[in-house]
Amino acid sequence: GYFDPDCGGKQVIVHLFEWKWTSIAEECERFLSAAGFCGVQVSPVHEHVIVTTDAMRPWWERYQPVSYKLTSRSGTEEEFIDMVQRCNAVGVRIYVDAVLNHMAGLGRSGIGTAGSSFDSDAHDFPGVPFTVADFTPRDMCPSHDGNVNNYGDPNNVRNCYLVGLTDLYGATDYVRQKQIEYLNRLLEIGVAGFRVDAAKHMWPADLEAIQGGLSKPAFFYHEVIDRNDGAVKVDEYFHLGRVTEFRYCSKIATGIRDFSQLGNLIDLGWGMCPSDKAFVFVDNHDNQRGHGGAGDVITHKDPFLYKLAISYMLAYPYGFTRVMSSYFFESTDEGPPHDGNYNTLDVTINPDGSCGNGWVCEHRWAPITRMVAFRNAVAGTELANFFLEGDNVAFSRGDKGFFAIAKSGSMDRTFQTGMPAGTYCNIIDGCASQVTVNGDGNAQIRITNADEPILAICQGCDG
Ligand code: QV4
Ligand code: CA
Repeated sequence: GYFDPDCGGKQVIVHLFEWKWTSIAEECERFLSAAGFCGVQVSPVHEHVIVTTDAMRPWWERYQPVSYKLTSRSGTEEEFIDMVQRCNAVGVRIYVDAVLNHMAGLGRSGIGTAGSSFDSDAHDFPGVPFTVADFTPRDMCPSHDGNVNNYGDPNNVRNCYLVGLTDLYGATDYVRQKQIEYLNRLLEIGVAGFRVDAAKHMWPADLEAIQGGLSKPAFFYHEVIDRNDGAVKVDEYFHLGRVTEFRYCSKIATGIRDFSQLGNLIDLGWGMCPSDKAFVFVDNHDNQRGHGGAGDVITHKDPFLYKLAISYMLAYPYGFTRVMSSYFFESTDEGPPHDGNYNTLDVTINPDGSCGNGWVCEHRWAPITRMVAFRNAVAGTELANFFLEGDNVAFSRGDKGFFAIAKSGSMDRTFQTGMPAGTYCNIIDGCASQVTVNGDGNAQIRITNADEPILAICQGCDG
């Protein structure tokens, strides 16, 4: 079954992309719990291919399963279990990136990260085991070369090989059973839910059968890139959980680059899915590096705009939110920071709270961390007092919070905050500035920090 994350009212998941299990356990304890994060999306935990041919240990190895054994680039099964237990112990949940649509790509064979042999061309994965009978019969794929090449035809999208990845025949009881076993093992360890990779390429009926076999409810969000550009719509997955709303990435980028476009969000007139079905983010691990073709998004590479975009997303009452946490990279295939022999480096923490060893740790940037607390504090409230003029935007959230951005770097004007009288910290600058709300809810709002021209006040989020 599916249920919305029971995160005790917490509202934000962080994707600790390519982090080792030992580093995630430490981050739960030293940072994520106190910051009020709902949970962590981790990289795929299953055994995967080791790529040294078309690229040198690229990050995308993990999207080519060899088996459902729990030894991967991020660590051993024991380390994974330890991480889940330590994060759960401090109220931070773990969401696994489940790759169920396929196994490794054609043309690949050898040994996976848990030591299992495999041969994709022979459709032979003894580590599960899967054999040729467990892969989508080739005559069910209408494309000339067997690969997905026509997003206008649902049969092509679901029954062909996505970039040559061997496509599992999810209609069979055996494949479904092996995947139910895999997810139930993870639930038993303490995992709270799943991102379903390439869900767009899976038949909803197959997903429904898998979810129906689970030992307990879990939070599901399905990766379905729908930009009104194909036959497969996010709506087909609404009964299976939330869906990634990729149109949000493009719209928030457009709106933050040109505030006059932000007004459209008010009526959600952007043709996006309903808020209670939307799983939203500013960027993700694919589109921050030009994969998945999901448009020109704002990433950590443009810190000024990125802080505005993430803050706005976290302030605005739409969707369930995820923030990306990246590593610095040059080439699109480049894997995580490593020791020279492709052993992923620990995440080190500098005295100022930033991360070392090549990790970006956007989730630790002050505006982003503090807006997580804002989103938790205002959860369930409506937006009101929407103001948009030139490069200034502001709105209130019930009587719990008020948010403003002055993209030019300065603002000094009176707003109706909707909040009770009192003096509130601007949480963005750590209370270096305060706001006094009058008995009628009005307040003089002043923004002077050109680098982070964001103001957020809220009841119960002063940390
Ligand atoms: C190559 C050729 C193919 C050939 C194949 C034969 O390009 O034509 O048939 O070899 O094996 C890697 C390589 C790719 C290679 C493929 C299979 O980049 O060149 O094909 O492996 O060997 C990630 C990366 C892909 C990577 C894949 C598997 O983005 O580049 O492919 O992992 O390692 C669509 C989908 C959406 C998807 C998005 C990327 O609708 O679901 O494309 N997003 C998810 C994940 C994404 C992941 C996958 C799906 C696949 O977010 O990270 O792709 O699991 O929009
Ligand atoms: Ca498929």
